[in-house]
Formats: sequence, structure tokens, C-alpha cells
Amino acid sequence: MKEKIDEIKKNALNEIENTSDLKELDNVRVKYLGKKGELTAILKMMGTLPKEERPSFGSLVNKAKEEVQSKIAEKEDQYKTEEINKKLESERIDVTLPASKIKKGSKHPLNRVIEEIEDLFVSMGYDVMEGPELETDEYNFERLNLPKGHPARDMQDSFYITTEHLLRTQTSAVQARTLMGNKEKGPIREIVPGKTYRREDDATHSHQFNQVEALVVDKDISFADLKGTLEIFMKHMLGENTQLRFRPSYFPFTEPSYEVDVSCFKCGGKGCNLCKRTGWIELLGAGIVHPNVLKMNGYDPDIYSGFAFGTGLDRLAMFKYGITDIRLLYENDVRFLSQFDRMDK
Ligand code: 2NL
Repeated sequence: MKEKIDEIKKNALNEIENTSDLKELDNVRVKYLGKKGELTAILKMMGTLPKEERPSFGSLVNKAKEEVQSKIAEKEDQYKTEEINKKLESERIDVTLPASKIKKGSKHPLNRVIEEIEDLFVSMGYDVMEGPELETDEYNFERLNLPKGHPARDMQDSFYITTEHLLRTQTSAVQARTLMGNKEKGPIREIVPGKTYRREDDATHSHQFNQVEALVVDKDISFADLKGTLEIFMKHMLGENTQLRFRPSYFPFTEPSYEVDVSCFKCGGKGCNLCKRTGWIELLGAGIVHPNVLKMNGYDPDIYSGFAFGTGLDRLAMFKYGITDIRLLYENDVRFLSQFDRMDK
């Protein structure tokens, strides 16, 4: 019996040694240690032996099993280590290779102008506000002193979605929301940059454009505050030598209202093709907040007064950067856009 066990063990150890991978190793394990394996089978023969021989036989078989098991475990370890090493080798990377180039984007001129305006006004204590592009007739028109049927609604042909909802024609809608939403009815200083929509379909107008509006409401706000603020704004954006010219105009939400021109920064006011030989460029609309607008939004016009102005960001960006075709702003050609990185340095 002992010889038999020794032989099985010897064969098993031999076969284990001769395997070349985990699968073969497992076959050998099943062959000797599995349910129907040779060492399992021989252990079952124990019953046929006389009682006194059983313990020593059992311990012999178990010793043989343990030896085979530990040899299998050792081999298994070896194969697993080999596998990991192979995987590591196949995943080796050469860190000395040159990196692939990352294409760098550049900031759109419109966003440059918006950010520059935001920085300036935040530095003067203003909030930057946003609001919905799909507005109600109430906030886009009525609360800005433009009741239904008011002829000035025709100045801003609009995209109505339902009879009460439209794409906002001006960012003032957001400011009407601020006036209404201000529970304390206290002072306001805010700018609202954003997209606006009008039904226009000629070569020089787009149905969607960007504008920024400012609103200041407080006690004792006068035209002097409006003039000083616009001067700071325009000199900051277009250069210290910029002059301003106020012409009387009409907006339903301000009284008095003005159209504001800036001196042409290309010719300095002498007259050139940019300013159509006038020396001036029309850039802003502005005025003193109409008492009706204050009243309609819960402010007492006998205590509070305010100024507001608005300007088209597309036009401002074009003048600031000398862009002559508005379509360039919307084509997103990288060759065009990347120029502004250099210009702002
Ligand atoms: C323009 C002219 C303007 C305002 C906007 C405004 C807002 C409130 C009250 C009074 Cl809540 N006024 N906004 C005032 C005057 C002109 O915009 O040409 N925009 C592109």
C-alpha cells in the first residue's frame, strides 16, 4: 500500500512539474484530488483494511495529499506571477515619448466683451443678473410701461409663442423682475447681459442678438449719475479719449430718453468710413427710469429715482476689435477667433 501511495504521489508531482499553465495544472488537480481523483479513491479503500492499519494508512494518504496540494499551490503562484508580469510588460509605456498636442481654444470676442463689462460693473458694486429667454408679455412689455396696443410695441416686432409668452425682445424684462421681486423695495444696481430676439430679416439685422442693460435705482439718482457711469463705461471699453454725445430720443420705459453716440475711435471724430464721415457712432440707448415703471413694480417714484441704459454687444465688440462683418461673430472660424488672444495681451 505504501508503495502504491508513493507512486501516485510521485506521478502527481511529476505531472504538476510538467504542466505549462493554470488550465493544465487544474486538470492534474482534478485527476488526483478531485471527487474521483486517484488519491481520493485510495482513501476510500481504507474501509477494506484491518482496523489497526487504518490510522497509519489514513495519515499516509493525507500526507501525500498535502504534499500534492502544496506543490499545486506553489505552481499556481508561479503561473499567476508570470501572468501579471506578462500583462505589465504588455502595458509598458514609454514616458520619454513626446506628448500629443492639445489644441487650445480661444475665447469668443463676444464673451471677452461681456466679461470685461461684468468685471468693470462688479468693481462698481453692481450685481450681474440673468433671467429667462422665454418671457411673459407682462415682464417683457406691460411692467415696462408698454401696455397691450401701445404703438411702441411695433418698434420691437416679436416672436410670440402663445398669446402671453414670447422670446424676450430686451433684457429689461429681467430688470422688471428684479424691481418686482425686491421685497424691501430698496436700492438696485445691476447689469443684465444676455440674448434677445426680434423678428428682423434684413441683411444688417439678426433675429437673435446679445445685449447688456444696466439699471440703477436709489434715492436722488439723476442724469449726472447716468452720464458719469456711461463715461466710465465707454472710456474703459473704447479708450480714454472717447467722447460722448447725448441726443433726445424716445423709449416707453424712460423719461427723458437719449440715444448716446461715442466719438469715432478710428478717426478720433474727424470723419471716416467707419463713422460714415460724421465723427460719431451710435452705440447706446439710455434714460431716467419712467415713474410709471417704478410705480407699476411697487416703488414710490416720489422717494426713488433711477437710470437705465442698454447696448448691443455685437456692435460694441465690432467697434472695439475693428470687425467689419457681423457674420464673422457667428461663424466660429478658429482662424478668426484666435486673433483676439494676441490682441488682448
Ligand atoms: C437699447 C436701449 C434701453 C432701458 C434700456 C430700462 C429698464 C428698466 C427701466 C427702464 Cl427696468 N429702462 N432699460 C432703458 C433705456 C434704453 O435700451 O438700445 N438697447 C439695446
